[in-house]
Amino acid sequence: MTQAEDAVPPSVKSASNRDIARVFTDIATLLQARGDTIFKTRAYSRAADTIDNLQFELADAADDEDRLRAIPGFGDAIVSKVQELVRTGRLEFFEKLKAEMPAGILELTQVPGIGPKTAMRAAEGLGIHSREQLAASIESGQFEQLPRMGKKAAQNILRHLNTRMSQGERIAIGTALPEAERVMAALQAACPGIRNLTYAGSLRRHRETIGDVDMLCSADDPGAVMDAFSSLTAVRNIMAKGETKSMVVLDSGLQVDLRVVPDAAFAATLLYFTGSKEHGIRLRDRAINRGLSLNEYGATDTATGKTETFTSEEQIYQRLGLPYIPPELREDSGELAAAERGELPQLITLADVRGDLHSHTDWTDGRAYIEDMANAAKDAGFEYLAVTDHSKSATVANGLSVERLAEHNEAVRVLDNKLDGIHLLTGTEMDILIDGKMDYPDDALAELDIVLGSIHSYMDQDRATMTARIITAMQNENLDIIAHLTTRLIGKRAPVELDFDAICKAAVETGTVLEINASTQRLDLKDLHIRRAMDLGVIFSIGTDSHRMHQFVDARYGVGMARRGWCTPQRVINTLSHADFLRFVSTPKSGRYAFMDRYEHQS
Ligand code: DGT
Ligand code: CA
Ligand code: CA
Ligand code: ZN
Repeated sequence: MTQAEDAVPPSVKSASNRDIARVFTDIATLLQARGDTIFKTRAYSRAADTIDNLQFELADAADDEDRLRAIPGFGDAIVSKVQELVRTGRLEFFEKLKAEMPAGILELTQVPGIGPKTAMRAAEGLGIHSREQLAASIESGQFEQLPRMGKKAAQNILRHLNTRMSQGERIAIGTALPEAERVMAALQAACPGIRNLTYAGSLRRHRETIGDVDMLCSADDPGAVMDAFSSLTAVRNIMAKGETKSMVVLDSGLQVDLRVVPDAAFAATLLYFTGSKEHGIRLRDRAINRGLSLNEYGATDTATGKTETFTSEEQIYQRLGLPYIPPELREDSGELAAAERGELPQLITLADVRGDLHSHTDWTDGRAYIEDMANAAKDAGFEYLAVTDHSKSATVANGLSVERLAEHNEAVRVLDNKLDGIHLLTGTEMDILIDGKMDYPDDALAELDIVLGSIHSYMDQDRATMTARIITAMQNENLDIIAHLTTRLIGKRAPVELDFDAICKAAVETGTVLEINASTQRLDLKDLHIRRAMDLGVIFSIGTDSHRMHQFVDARYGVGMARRGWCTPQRVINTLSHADFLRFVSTPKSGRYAFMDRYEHQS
């Protein structure tokens, strides 16, 4: 047996609930790979799940055995392991287990399509211990020879691997944006004299993944800002520290640059570092044609050598004869030409989104009561919320039988009557079956205010089959919205293969809405899809897919994607008021695109 480095750290650094849950999940995986009974492995995976949802930190309760034992599923074995993890930061049992297993099992099981047994066979039989070796083995045709594998399954695994590798070290925006906000809050608190503190770069443009975060501010004492920045508690490494510019790496691995500039240079520097590089190059070409040289202080007249400064990005665009171009459009994909013609879209904003049309509760795989989710949605600023728990075929998500769906509807209606300040809609996120059929009978679907249809199974169908499956589903009068169309998970699971234009055309023909799923791991549709679908006349919904109360704020990521896709509020159905939304869903599908079209021309 070999023992090499895994991608997973050998021990937890500080035992947070998340760390402990992760160790238990890994134990379950390793035991399964070893061939232990499901009875034994399940105790660990259940404990991990329970810990993930605890309302308190285990580290605070480690000395209180009674409290630990009161947690469901916590017997002697789990309690003592939790205590050891909290007290020492590592777990002897886990270290021994890893040492006796082939290397790479935990890394390999992160790849969709590779279970613990397959990982074990790959490691022992083929000497595969890493993603790179796995990819090479698939490419050589060796991997598909494994029992119960085959060429098609192997090729699908390769697609997922490539998705992961093409992301490289880039960090998902759902991780980077909250981190950047915490850094800014901590820096502002440590250094109250800071002015104009903001982030620029790909984060300000709302790209789905972020290479590094580029921050910018102005201040009278740059040295003090540099000191405060490099002393933040979240900082792991200081890569560079200068008089007006520093670069650090946070505990999470995110790299953050900070520049301090004089107030007069702020707008021009912000424009420069917001990018994209290609957009910046176009702007500078345009400036040159006007006898100006754009730089980080402002614009220098090439004839006189005099530099004018600006107080806002708007002023700079104006000086170049253009209207303001929002950061999300600055990708050199036609925005300058559109600006020139006065045809920039009026982009949707977070404030335009009045309802959330995708959420889950503890009736299926969500983590909170309907009432708590409803109040959380209200607190997040929504006027209405569709409660769309899973349908019966989604067995891993505890999908509702037809009978339970009826009870669910009743519970939603009762709460809708009881609660003030938020309207509830009955709904489902229904599995689209293998052949495009519905997972509930039509009469059950007709009862609901809103029906989302999702691909959750048979994601490896070929392009023609998958496209036909989704179009068949869209032809059902009761299916209102296709949720997270491509099923991709950012950096983890490749999108399904489908003919996107054909889907868009069918959406328009059948009156079906396409969701912009705002969940941080999905962002599906993504920007390029939205832009294409805008051109093809599609209408959209934005759904947070919240499973927990704090996830409603994720709507902003969906809005970011929508803006990058040049999307206007008039094309998004949940910008409608609650009353108009009810009118929309009570309109037959064949009239819904016309309904939104009227709305577009009214506003
Ligand atoms: P990232 O970090 O890979 O997610 O993407 P960005 O866009 O944040 O790129 P980054 O961090 O390399 O640089 C930040 C911005 O600085 C970039 O969007 C535009 C500007 N910039 C960087 N290098 C150049 C350059 O060589 N020419 C021009 N015109 N602008 C640049
Ligand atoms: Ca950057
Ligand atoms: Ca940078
Ligand atoms: Zn789903």
